[in-house]
Amino acid sequence: MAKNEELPVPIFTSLEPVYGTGSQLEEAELRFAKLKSKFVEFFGHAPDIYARSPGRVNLIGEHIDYEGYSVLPMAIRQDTIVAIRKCNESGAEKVLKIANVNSDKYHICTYPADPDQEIDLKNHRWGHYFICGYKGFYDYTKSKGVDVGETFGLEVVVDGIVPTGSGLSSSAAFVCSSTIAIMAVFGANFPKKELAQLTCECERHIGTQSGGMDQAISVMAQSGLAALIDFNPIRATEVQLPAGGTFVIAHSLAESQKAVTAATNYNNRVVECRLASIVLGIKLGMKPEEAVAKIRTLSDVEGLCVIFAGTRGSSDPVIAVKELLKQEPYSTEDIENITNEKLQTIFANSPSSLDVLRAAKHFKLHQRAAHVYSEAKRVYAFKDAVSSKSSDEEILKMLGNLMNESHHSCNVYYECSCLELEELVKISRDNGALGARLTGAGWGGCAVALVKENIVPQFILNLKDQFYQSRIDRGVIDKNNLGLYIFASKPSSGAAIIKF
Ligand code: NG1
Ligand code: MG
Repeated sequence: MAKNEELPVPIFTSLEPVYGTGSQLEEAELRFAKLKSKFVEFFGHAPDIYARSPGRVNLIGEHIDYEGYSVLPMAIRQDTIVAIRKCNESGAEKVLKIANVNSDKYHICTYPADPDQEIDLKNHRWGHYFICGYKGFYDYTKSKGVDVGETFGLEVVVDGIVPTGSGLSSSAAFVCSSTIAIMAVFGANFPKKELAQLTCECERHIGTQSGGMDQAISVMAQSGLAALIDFNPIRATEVQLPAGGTFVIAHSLAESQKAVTAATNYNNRVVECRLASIVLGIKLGMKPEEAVAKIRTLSDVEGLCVIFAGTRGSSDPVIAVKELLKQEPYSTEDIENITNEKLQTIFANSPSSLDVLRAAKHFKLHQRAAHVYSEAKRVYAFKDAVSSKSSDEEILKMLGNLMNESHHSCNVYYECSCLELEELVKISRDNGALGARLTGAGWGGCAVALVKENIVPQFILNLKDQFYQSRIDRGVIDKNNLGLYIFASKPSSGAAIIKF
């Protein structure tokens, strides 16, 4: 049997295979009916086809996908649905019209039907994410030598229910569902692992140097299972979580707008990791020119770090970080003295990295590298714990401890937490979570807590009292919407095409 990742995106003619039965199916039926009627309202006819792709929660492995290390996320039930119709009647305008069911918040965007258009990053518009998928589809077919013929206009309506700015990957859900909808309207279908790769590359058009975890799990997830995602090449291994534990996702209510803060937060860390890996490479004996030319990520120099650790009787790459990278932040000059090259030159081909250099005062190479190497090990420890012979109870404890260690490292070494997340994580642990950590990029967004199944309802009530009530009183959120901000989640299924 072909492996899941080799298969194309499944095409269904009804909603049950995606949404199951019961209240979730009812909710989906209502959403699809509303989406269709909105489509008719906007464009005067029904869509040809729909594509959906889910958000995700990362259980462990934060900020290491872009360094080449495996991560362990699961898809959540919340997804983005894209309804699409191709306008290839003669005389039809060659325009991409992108509307949203939430038309008060997301106004209709139009773009030319031109795959070579530049995305205007200085003026962020929600429709840009669709254009990422549009460009990505054409880039991919071109790279495969496939001629998809003349361009034509597209009519699109989007319905997304993954909370935005929350670390649950609303962006990847949108980019993946857009790309798959475009692919489907062209009558094409690619293997999931190719789609995972191409959607990761296309989301980079938005200006974040994203790693690939979100798109991979959104495309490849299987219902009931988390996944260990490896990169280069992308591969997903099923992870069956132990019985008796539930992941509860809770929003810190601090919104993290990654597309807007990239230069100081997300992309800054990508740049710091690159610099850390180059400096480590040089300290471990590479010629500066060679290190600058060849080293991209910390995983590229792990082998050298491990050899170094060997001379100290260990196999832990963190030993090399501790001995070879100083704890004090590096100035630009400090680094240029080691690399014999201007940082501006090293990053000359990456405009978003040049933005980082302009915004950065210094670079914390020791701390970032220590996080990445230790977090990479925790992912495997998590996977090993899940498949160990211990009792479910013991396994859940081990997973919780690893999640707590991961959070500590994110907060102290990677500095991607924030006050609200710290408060939420502490309250979660005080109320019996076996482990709790920020999830996704951080700097706001959600925390994920591992909670014994039998205390989940009480846990949620306690968080309501201790974290959300004061925010409800201050009018930050409406008490009737609490379910959007804190919920338990089972692993959901990945992307699908729906054609009624
Ligand atoms: P969020 O911001 O949660 O979608 C981002 C990256 C991931 C990964 C995590 C941190 C994108 C699309 N996603 O996730 O690839 O690096 O941060 O682990 O940039
Ligand atoms: Mg995102």
